[in-house]
Order: sequence, then structure tokens, then C-alpha cells
Amino acid sequence: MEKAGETIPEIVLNTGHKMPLVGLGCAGQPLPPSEQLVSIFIDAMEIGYRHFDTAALYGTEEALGKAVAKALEIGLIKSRDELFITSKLWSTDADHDLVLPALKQTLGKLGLEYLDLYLIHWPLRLKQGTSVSNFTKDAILPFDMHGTWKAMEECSKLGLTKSIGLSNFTCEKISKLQESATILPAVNQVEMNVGWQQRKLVPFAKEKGIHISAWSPLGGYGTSWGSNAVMENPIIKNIADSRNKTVPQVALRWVYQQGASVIVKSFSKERMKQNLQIFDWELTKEEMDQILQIPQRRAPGTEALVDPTGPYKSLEEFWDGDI
Ligand SMILES: NC(=O)c1ccc[n+]([C@@H]2O[C@H](COP(=O)([O-])OP(=O)(O)OC[C@H]3O[C@@H](n4cnc5c(N)ncnc54)[C@H](OP(=O)(O)O)[C@@H]3O)[C@@H](O)[C@H]2O)c1
Ligand SMILES: *[C@@H]1O[C@H](CO)[C@@H](O)[C@H](O)[C@H]1NC(C)=O
Ligand SMILES: *[C@@H]1O[C@H](CO)[C@@H](O)[C@H](O)[C@H]1NC(C)=O
Ligand SMILES: CC(=O)N[C@H]1CO[C@H](CO)[C@@H](O)[C@@H]1O
Repeated sequence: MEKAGETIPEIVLNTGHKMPLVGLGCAGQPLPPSEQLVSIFIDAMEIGYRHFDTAALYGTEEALGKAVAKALEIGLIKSRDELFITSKLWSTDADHDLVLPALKQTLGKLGLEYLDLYLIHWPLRLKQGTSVSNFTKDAILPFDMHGTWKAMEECSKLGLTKSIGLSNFTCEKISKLQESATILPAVNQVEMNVGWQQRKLVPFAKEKGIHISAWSPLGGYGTSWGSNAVMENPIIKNIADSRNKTVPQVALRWVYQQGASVIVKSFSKERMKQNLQIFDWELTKEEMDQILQIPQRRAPGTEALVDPTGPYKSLEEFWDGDI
């Protein structure tokens, strides 16, 4: 069969389902108007993207759903199974009885019968009605990780999602989850890039058979939460120049060579294409060693979630010391 764009390698998750190793990030601030967003997602499918990463929080589920319907209508894809769609449980719904209704709402917005992957967005519960914009520390409630995961397992048994997983979980939190889990998480989606390489989590997850997906692989360049730590890193710039690649290509290829999947956001057609040109060349051992020299730092942002009187009293406690 002839394919319109680039062919993206896939990995088999511990559930037996395949996932393309590059997914398009569907978060943006500010978002373009809905109609424009729909055509951006259709462009992405034309270019070859088959994996889309959205969340209840992002406000892009409806536009993505419309793009899927349109792609089927115009024959860009033959069936919904050709796509891999991820969404995430927002923290206001992170409690046992709230999970199924939240997933049904997500499916309703996407106009789909099932997700490929449903993730717990943060290891955290927030009071219902809390939005990110007017969020205060007293909105943080104790998080029943075991009950929430049990409900995620129920959703997968109902066939509403093929795989279930986590986001922003540390090694310690995964181990704690395993005490009661009957289904192992398929994926843990975390901040991962050359400036925060997740050196503790990557080998831990590999040993457990949990796949790591990297959000902000370009350091969230130009976003309100991101930085220029990746895009303006001199080591990456040097490698890019000497290899006749762009800085983003080197940064994304590094993630791919770690065995992780790349969740990269671009709403520009040219940059979407550029970000897929990472499969027909590789970084040498020497270049990988140079990248190991890059100083390591997590993106800021978690400070707002810790409070001396809250469930997480310090950043140390939130990240279980891995900071
Ligand atoms: N699980 C979580 O908690 C979590 C947290 C954050 C993000 N995510 C997911 O991960 C996705 C990606 O993360 P992110 O959006 O933070 O950051 P990112 O993918 O590291 O960077 C995105 C930024 O880089 C720009 N960009 C992309 N390709 C480029 C290129 N080739 N050259 C120059 N600039 C380029 C984009 O602008 P243009 O659009 O203008 O190209 C955008 O401003 C999100 O969209 C979301 O799906 C998940
Ligand atoms: C926070 O914002 C949301 C959405 O904008 C709103 O529904 C809610 O009432 C607000 N909550 C508070 C405490 O102001
Ligand atoms: C560098 O890369 C560009 C874009 O892929 C290509 O057009 C050009 O021929 C390359 N130059 C060299 C010297 O390889
Ligand atoms: C709790 C925490 O640090 N969360 C990170 C994971 O996801 C959000 C974005 O969805 C990031 O902004 C946070 O830094």
C-alpha cells in the first residue's frame, strides 16, 4: 500500500498493541481557532503522523475528533485503527468513581468508541471545578492512587481503551502502584529531553517493561512552561552543524535512540515534516557521550503543587528525591 508521508517505526507495548514512536503533541497556548486546528491535524496525517497525544486538559479533543472523521471521509485513512490516539485523565477526575465518566466524556468529544492509550495526567487529585488558571494550593486533595488505577483497569476491561498508563510518575510511585495493580502500566509519559534525561527512570521502566514517552522533547521551546535549554544548547548545536541536521532533529533523534517515544508539538507543516526526518541516520557513540555532558535540570512548574500543609510537602517529596 502506498503511504502519503513518512513511515514512522512502531513499538509493541506490554499490552501487545503497537504504538508509533513519534506522536504529535496536541497541546498549544494559545490554540488556533478550531477550524484551523482541524486542518493542522489533517496536514499532520498527510505528512505521515498516525499517533496523536491529547488530554482533557488541552481543549483539543473535539478538533482532533473532527480531523479523524474528515480523514476517514476523504480517504486519507481507511479505518480508525490506523491511528493511535492518547488522551489523559485530568486531576479533577483522579478518583475511582470519576474515571469512567471522564473517559466517556473524552470519547464523546473525540467521537470515538475507544482510545489507544489513556493516561493519569498527574499523580495528583484536584478539587472539582478547579482550572489551571485560577488554581490555588488548597485545591490539592489527597490522591487515591490505587482506587484511581483500579478504575483505569476497569476502563480497559470494558474495551474503552486498549492500553492504560501514567504521566509524571517517579520510580517510587510506580513501585507503590504495583502493590495493588493487576494490569501493569503500558506507558509512563514524562518530561524527557537532552536537558533532563531521566537517567533514573529510563533503566527502571525498561526493566519493568513500561515504555517511556517523552514530552517536551524540545524543552517546550517558546511555550509558557518551556525553556531554550534544548534549542540553544551549544553541544546540540555543534552536533547539528557537523551532521547537517537541525537542532530539533538531533534532540529528537537522541530521545528515539534511548528507546523512548517522542511526543513533539508543532502546528507548522514545515516543522512537522522536519521533525520526522530522524530515522535514516544515527548519532554516534561519541555524540551520545557528548550529550551526556549536558547539565541536567527539570523544567520548573511543579512548585505550585507542593505546600507544607498539602499532600506533597516539598519538591523532594513530589519527585521522590529525583530532582
Ligand atoms: N504529560 C504531560 O504532563 C505533558 C506535559 C507537557 C506536554 N505534553 C505533551 O507533549 C507535547 C510536546 O511538548 P511541548 O509542547 O511542551 O514541547 P516541545 O514539543 O518540546 O516543543 C514545542 C515547541 O517547539 C516548537 N517547535 C516544534 N518543532 C520545531 C522545530 N522543528 N523547529 C523549531 N521549533 C519547533 C513548537 O512551535 P511550532 O508549533 O510553532 O512549531 C512549540 O513552540 C505537548 O503538545 C503535549 O501533547 C505532556
Ligand atoms: C475557576 O475557573 C473555572 C473555569 O474557568 C470556573 O468554572 C470555576 O468556578 C473557577 N473557580 C474558582 C474557585 O474561582
Ligand atoms: C544538508 O541538508 C540539506 C537538507 O536536508 C540538503 O538539501 C543538503 O544537500 C545537505 N548538504 C550536504 C552538504 O549534505
Ligand atoms: C506535577 C508535574 O510536575 N506535572 C508536570 C507534568 O505535566 C504538566 C503538563 O501537562 C507539566 O506542566 C508539569 O510540569
